[in-house]
Amino acid sequence: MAKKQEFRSGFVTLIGRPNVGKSTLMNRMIGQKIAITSNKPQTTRNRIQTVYTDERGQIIFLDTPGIHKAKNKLGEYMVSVAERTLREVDLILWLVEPTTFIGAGERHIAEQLKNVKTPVFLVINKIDTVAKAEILTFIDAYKEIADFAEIIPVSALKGENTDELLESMFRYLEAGPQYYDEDTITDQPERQIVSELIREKALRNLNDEIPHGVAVAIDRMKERPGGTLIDIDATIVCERNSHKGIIIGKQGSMLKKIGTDARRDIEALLDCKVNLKLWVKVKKDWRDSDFLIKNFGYRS
Ligand code: GDP
Ligand code: K
Ligand code: MG
Repeated sequence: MAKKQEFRSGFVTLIGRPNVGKSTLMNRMIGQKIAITSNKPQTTRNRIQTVYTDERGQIIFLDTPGIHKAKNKLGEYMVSVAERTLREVDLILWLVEPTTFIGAGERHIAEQLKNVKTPVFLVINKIDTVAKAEILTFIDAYKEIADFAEIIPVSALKGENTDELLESMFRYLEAGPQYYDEDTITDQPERQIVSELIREKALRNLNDEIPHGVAVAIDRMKERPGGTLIDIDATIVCERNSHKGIIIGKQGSMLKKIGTDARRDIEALLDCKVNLKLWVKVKKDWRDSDFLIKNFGYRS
């Protein structure tokens, strides 16, 4: 009779340039929307942990902010979190775009990986956007700049080849404990996810220069007696008066759109009707204030 497979576990981090689909892949793996996604860089500010468990074992995913050059205190914070993570984990998934173009960002990551012993998977994402025959050329281009334990093309969005990726990850993880019970899917408090969902809708609806300066604070989150409705009051914080006007929009139309989009996702997350009220406040230069960064929940 075959020996029963040992339970495996470990920590896996996703790295790669902004917008390659790290958060999308993580959500796909755990089958729930926890990390917000958008087509804007620096969507992910915090280190988010999610947990995948099945009979093979348990994988704890760390969705790190990107490895890039810091421009302000928030940027410095994000870079330091990302670099420390590489050494601490059991496996690194490096996500790349399906292209033979290798830029300064990729070379920077390749340099960093030379100094860590953790095995690295090259995950070529978004293969739904290219012809299958092209994939080999991307693989060849990346083999030139780093050594990979495995090279796996996937589509995080469509779920193509993601089961195979999971299977390969379990092969690299060692026998280990179950860190979280099998129902746990994230370490993020509900309030944090709610605030991130609102920030996602702001990122998606607003034009390019504003979103970077946007943070969301949850002022109140309270269930009504009987558990039929949750009231949520939240404030979108921005850096300039002119931004405030844009976020509110003509007769409140933009804020209303952000609120409607966010409410839909929050209701799905909490599995309950939600009454969401949004406010907008200006706090100049919050991204350069240690105090405000901590206050918004970005901490290690
Ligand atoms: P991150 O910055 O690396 O976390 O990237 P996100 O997960 O936020 O994704 C950035 C954008 O790429 C979003 O608009 C996603 O919908 C899109 N995206 C992610 N994965 C795929 C994929 O496999 N195929 C396609 N076509 N788009 C994807
Ligand atoms: K993004
Ligand atoms: Mg992300």
